[in-house]
Amino acid sequence: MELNEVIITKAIIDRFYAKLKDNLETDVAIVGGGPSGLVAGYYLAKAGKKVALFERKLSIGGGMWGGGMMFNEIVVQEAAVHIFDEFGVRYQKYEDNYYTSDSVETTASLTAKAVQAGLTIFNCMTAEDVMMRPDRVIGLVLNWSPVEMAGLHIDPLAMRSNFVIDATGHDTNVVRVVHKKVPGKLDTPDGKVEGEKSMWSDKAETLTLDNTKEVFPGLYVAGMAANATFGGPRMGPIFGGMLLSGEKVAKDLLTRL
Ligand code: 48F
Repeated sequence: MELNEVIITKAIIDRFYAKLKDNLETDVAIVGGGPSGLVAGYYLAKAGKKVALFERKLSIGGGMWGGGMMFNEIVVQEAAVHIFDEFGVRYQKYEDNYYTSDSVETTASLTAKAVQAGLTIFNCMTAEDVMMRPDRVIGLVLNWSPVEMAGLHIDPLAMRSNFVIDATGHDTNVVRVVHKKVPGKLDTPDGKVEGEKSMWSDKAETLTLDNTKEVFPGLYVAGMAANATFGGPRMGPIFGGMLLSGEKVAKDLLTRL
């Protein structure tokens, strides 16, 4: 049978709009498709929750593709190796407590397994704002990233969610938006985004887990956004804390959903 371009076009449009409409109300909305967001999405979806992830860029994976300084290998500590096992990522022991994996395999595996577990990912979409009623985050305000990049004056659309996770990495974009709307009201030492401190891998990896929590009613932070929000140091090119943070935020949210 001859392939018909109009049917191909209709198939894309119909399937995409069904997916989008189906995700306008979710249990959890995750902003950012780096390691922490992907792992959180996987565990939540695996537990049967409705969860959508919005990623500003075309590619999912955040800062994981490039390993350290484009040497595309990932290092994790022993405490996070069970997450590699869960996702079927192959790894090698380097020496006591240090394990390595190929960053491309790791990123691709986290993405594929999360989607297959039921996470819906929307790429090229930016969470430019949150919805609040009035003292709780209840959803996201979304636009196409190319609209933002081109500076076009086009209104966004919105989705509602019981909980939002800011997994936007160093930028901690969702928390910053909330702080702009209600200055001083974040559940941090000074009520504001404390800002990330300089590199200290050991301290940062532990603090990432302590800092993975609700920072404002309805809004959790995970991954590097957790440390940036609460004033923890950056950890540099070790990814165990990111994976464990995703696992932790999913566990915590499952007790509330
Ligand atoms: O930065 P990123 O990988 O976040 P992460 O899960 O992991 C951090 C590590 O990669 C590394 C590190 C540990 O070694 O420090 O940096 O904390 O991924 C964050 C993603 O969020 C997207 C951004 O494009 C990136 O892919 N993002 C940021 N702001 C928005 C967003 C937004 N407003 N809307 C949608 N996506």
